[in-house]
This record gives sequence, C-alpha cells and structure tokens, in this order.
Amino acid sequence: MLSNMALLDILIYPDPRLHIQARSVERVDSRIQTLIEDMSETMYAAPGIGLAAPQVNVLERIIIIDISESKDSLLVMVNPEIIDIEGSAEQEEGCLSVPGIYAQINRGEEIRVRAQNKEGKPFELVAEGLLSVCIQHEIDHLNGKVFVDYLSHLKRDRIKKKMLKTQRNA
Ligand code: K1U
Ligand code: ZN
Repeated sequence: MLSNMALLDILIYPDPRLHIQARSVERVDSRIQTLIEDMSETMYAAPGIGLAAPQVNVLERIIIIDISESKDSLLVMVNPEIIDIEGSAEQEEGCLSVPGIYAQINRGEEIRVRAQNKEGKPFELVAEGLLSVCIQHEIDHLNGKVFVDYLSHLKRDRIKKKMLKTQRNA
C-alpha cells in the first residue's frame, strides 16, 4: 500500500508550546513510525537538517536529522540521551522555529549519544562537528529549550519582537 505522508505545521518562536518538556516514547509502534515519516517530509520540505517532534506540536522524545548534501541519510533518534561530552566549540546555528535568525552558540564538541532507532532498537553513536551541534540543538527542543534561550535578554527580546512583527504581517 502506498503511504500518504503529510506536511506538518512548524511552531514559530515565541510560541509558548516550544517551552514544554516532551515525554519519553514507551513503545515505537506504527503511530510513531507514521509521525517519523511526516516529520521527515516536513524537514526536507522546509528545508532543514533537523527537526524535533515538539516543533510540530507533538510532545514526545523523537528527533530526526539529515546533514547529508544528497538528503538520503536520515538519522532517527527516539528517546535520545547524551551520555558523554568532550570539549566545547562555538558554531553558527539556525532553527526552523526561528526563521531568518542565526547565532553563534557554544556547545559540547564531541558527544556520545544513546537512543532507539525507528524500529525501537537501542544504539549508540559518537558525533562531532555539525552532527554533534544538530543533535544537541534537537535534544534541547525535547527539553523545551530553543537556541535563542542561550542569548542575552536584550538579543532575545529583539528576536521575539521581530518574529511577532513578521507573523502579524504574514
Ligand atoms: O531544529 C531545527 O529547527 C532544525 C535546524 C537544525 C540546525 C541547523 C544548524 C545548526 C543547528 C541546528 C535547521 O535545519 S535550520 C536550517 C538549516 O540549517 C539548513 C537548511 C537547509 C540547508 C542547510 C541548512
Ligand atoms: Zn530548532
């Protein structure tokens, strides 16, 4: 049977729903697999290199990432947990929930992550560079944190006003 994927709406900052902690997935079943398919269609269409379920208003601990140029290397992480961090580095970040805004954010350089794949099978991976940044950014979304929360009050308020103005004019 052909699967019917769906484009999901991405919540835009300062939507308060972006600041709610997501709950763990207890069982990776067909409902979760359909959600993952819809999230991946939404991420590729945006276009983005990552997406967390809370960004599409689903409060469950699921993230997807594809940093490949060919867009054929989808990484699915259910219930991801950072179990080790080494070093720190600053890199520019963007966010589909804060369109048009980019900022340098300091994060762990190399991380070891434990998660379940889209079949519910546990795995671990070590990441550095953009993949490491992206995983940390997406796990923040699961914990109700958006990258602009790392900026000063002043910068965050400016971004908030800009976002509200753009939404009013949309
Ligand atoms: O979480 C998100 O909103 C996705 C976000 C992931 C991310 C990017 C860069 C640093 C940290 C986290 C994005 O995908 S923003 C869009 C973007 O970076 C991009 C879009 C198209 C091509 C290449 C990059
Ligand atoms: Zn984001």
